[in-house]
Amino acid sequence: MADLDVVVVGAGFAGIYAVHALRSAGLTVRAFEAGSGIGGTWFWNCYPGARCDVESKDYSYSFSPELEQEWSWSERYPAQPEVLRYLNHVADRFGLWPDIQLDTRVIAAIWDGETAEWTVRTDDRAERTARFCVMAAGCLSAYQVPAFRGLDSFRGPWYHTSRWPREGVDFTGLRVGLVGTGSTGIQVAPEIAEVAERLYVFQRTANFAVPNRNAPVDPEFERVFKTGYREYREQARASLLGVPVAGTGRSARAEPPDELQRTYIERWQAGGGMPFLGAYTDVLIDRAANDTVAEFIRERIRETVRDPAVAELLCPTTYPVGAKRLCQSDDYFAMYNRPNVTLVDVRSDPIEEVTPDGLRTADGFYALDAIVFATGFDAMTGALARIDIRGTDGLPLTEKWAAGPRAYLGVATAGFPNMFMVTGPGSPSVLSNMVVSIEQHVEWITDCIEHAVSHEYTCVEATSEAEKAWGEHVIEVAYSTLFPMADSWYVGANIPGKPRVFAPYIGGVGTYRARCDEVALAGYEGFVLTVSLAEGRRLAVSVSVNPQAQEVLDGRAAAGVPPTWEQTPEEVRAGFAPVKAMIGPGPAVASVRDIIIPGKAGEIPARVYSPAPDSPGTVVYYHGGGWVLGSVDDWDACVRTLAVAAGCDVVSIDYRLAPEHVFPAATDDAYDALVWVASSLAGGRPLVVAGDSAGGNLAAVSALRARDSSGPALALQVLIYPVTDHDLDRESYRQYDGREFILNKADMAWFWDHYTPDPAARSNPYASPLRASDMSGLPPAFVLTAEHDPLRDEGYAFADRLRAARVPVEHRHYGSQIHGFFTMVNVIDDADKAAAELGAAIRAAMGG
Ligand code: N01
Repeated sequence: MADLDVVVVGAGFAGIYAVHALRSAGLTVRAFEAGSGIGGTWFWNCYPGARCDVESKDYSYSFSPELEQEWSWSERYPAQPEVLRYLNHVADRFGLWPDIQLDTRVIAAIWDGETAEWTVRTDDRAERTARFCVMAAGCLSAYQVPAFRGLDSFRGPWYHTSRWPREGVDFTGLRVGLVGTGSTGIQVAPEIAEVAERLYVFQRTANFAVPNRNAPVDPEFERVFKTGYREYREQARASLLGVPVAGTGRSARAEPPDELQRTYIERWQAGGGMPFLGAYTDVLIDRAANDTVAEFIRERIRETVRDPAVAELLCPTTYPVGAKRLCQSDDYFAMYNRPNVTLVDVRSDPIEEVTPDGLRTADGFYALDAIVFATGFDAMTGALARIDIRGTDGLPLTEKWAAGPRAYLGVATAGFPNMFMVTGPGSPSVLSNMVVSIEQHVEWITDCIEHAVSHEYTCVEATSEAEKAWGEHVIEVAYSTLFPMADSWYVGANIPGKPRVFAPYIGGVGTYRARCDEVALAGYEGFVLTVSLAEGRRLAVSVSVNPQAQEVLDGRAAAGVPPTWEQTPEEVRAGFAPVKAMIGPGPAVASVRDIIIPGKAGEIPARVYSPAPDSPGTVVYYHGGGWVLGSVDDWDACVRTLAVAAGCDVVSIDYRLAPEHVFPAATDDAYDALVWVASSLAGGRPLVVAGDSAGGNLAAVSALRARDSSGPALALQVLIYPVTDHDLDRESYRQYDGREFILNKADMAWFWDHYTPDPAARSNPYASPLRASDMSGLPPAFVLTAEHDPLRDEGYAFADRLRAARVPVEHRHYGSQIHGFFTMVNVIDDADKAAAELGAAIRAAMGG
């Protein structure tokens, strides 16, 4: 058994959220972070002036509405120390520290196909095995210093902005050389110019920059904005860049010049880069349209910089605006009006070498006391290339990617099973608001791992075909835009010898998300999911209890709820009131009406939930409660949730309870009600039976009786942790014998005693449907099981028997859940998730 379910590499925005999400899914996780603090890019890039160019209200996690409401940003664009404080707050708030190991660099990750595990080596000489590896190492973390001749001989200090000394650097009175004028150079330059005796800026390529208009956040704006935060986040998720940008919706080429100017001036005054690029529909796809923005920015540079020759040098002319990251600064261009700043054009006068005293270009020499390199990163692939990653048959990732990165959806790569990348090459990543893209990836990866674990797949691997098709799509979309026209780090042009491949996906955050969702919904299309363990053996995955479920268990313990088997049926029934109060109401349903069904033994009360007119079919639902407790009222919240999720009529049945009415009273009512609904309510449309726990038993038995009698025909049987057999000598009973997990072995014995006091009756297949001699001809089944549930293994056994009889079965196992979770709709998020999954299966069975 692996040491861990998941190893996460890196603890920046991506790694931090990955730890939280995976842990919440009940998996054991450890993140390794090379830095001595969390934050990734925001930890390392602590140079003066470091500030995010996405607004703080956008550049923040959305997964927790409470976090979103309670955290306040001080500035419109957050400075590096504030982002770092925020991330530390997140780690504190969600208790993530125990699962993050700092000062530890992952140096190798080796896949073992025999055990289906990754061996992860770290620079503290330790080794851990894990079933899954999530690479959250960052798109811009492998910094690069150009290989200038003589750098070693330089007598003064030199720095790369991405490894800035944490104690800061004092440039007062020094002659400083700054190489690089990308987003970083533009931010750090004015800060150095402020204190240095002289600043030489060595510019190879001039860069476009627009103002930030940074300002403190107005508390009243914040208050009002936060009332619509959830809706705003939804817009961000569906947007092109991960930030809702109001564009004009028109073409720049078709716009009258006056109108064009008015739009650009407005946006220039408002600040921010995305509003510029999103102003017109054709700015990023049509060179003439793009030129209108480019010329507007060049005019502002000429207006700002007093020396016309310097201004001209600062005007970018070699690539379309936006094709390299559009920089943002409120003071960069004006800095060149200072007497202590000199711009050196190293395009026409290239840097030849560093000497002990300064920097020599082809035509001149610059005496320097310190050098700052703001020379960027081996982006997108550099961080992974620096780890010895080996997949199937020992294939190194660097070898597979020798001609450029290939990844399906940017999230997985063929030949590297169970390895996922957060914002990998081929995903929107750096062309979007990173936090939105990170959350989407982490959530998708977590769902995929949960799916694999719950379905007992040992390996999840992207196919070469899917990867190839996706790669072609990424390139096709990129070449329909102006992006490939720049020598940018997006194509790897900044690293000598790096293959030129356009790495990020420019099709848009919303479009990309929709594609990922489709892939998952289709059972992870484009991935091969394999089981390589011997049949019948369950995976040895250590699964902890879902935190919300744990809270329920803790609440019961604190309230001193006695075990069921120690109580009388009346006490158990009365004890359900606080549970019902805890769960609260279900969602609104368009029409809810109580009816009476004429049963053979008397009237059967029932409730019909109709979420919409023209229901595509009808679900007959049987509540749980061990045949002893429970009612339509008690189960109202979860049945409403299911009705809404399925989008069809659901009829919830108040069958007779034991011990007043012993077997077969409940199953007789259940079947009578089904027959009546078929003939009087369903109107010839598809019919489904469903139920949880003892209700799952009644659903399975009703399906058996319908097959054995003359119907009705059923489209699906939905069995939610069903009771299928009276044999209590199963592993899951042994596991929960005497342990308080909502239901334990003694409780279940107590329920059987009340329902079938005659032990011989328990082997009747209409009490223990697992004992039916023949399972063929039964309707397709959706079986749901929970890990921490004595009924778990009989659910598995029932699914296996159905499958063996060639009945189509979808089995969904909730790896960290407890018995009864499906009913706890306002308390345990998985209840809604399960209802959504069951709803989708029901709709599909009804032909939707
Ligand atoms: O790196 P860059 P960066 N000789 O690669 C020059 C994000 N970011 O750290 O353009 C001389 O963009 C190079 O010249 P050229 C953001 O996504 C965000 O600035 O290759 N010069 C260029 O001028 C950004 O895009 C924020 O001709 C050399 C510079 O170094 C990404 O990080 C802040 C050279 C490198 O620019 C990277 O930005 C900072 C050489 N041998 C960063 N080699 C915000 O959120 C390289 N250069 C605001």
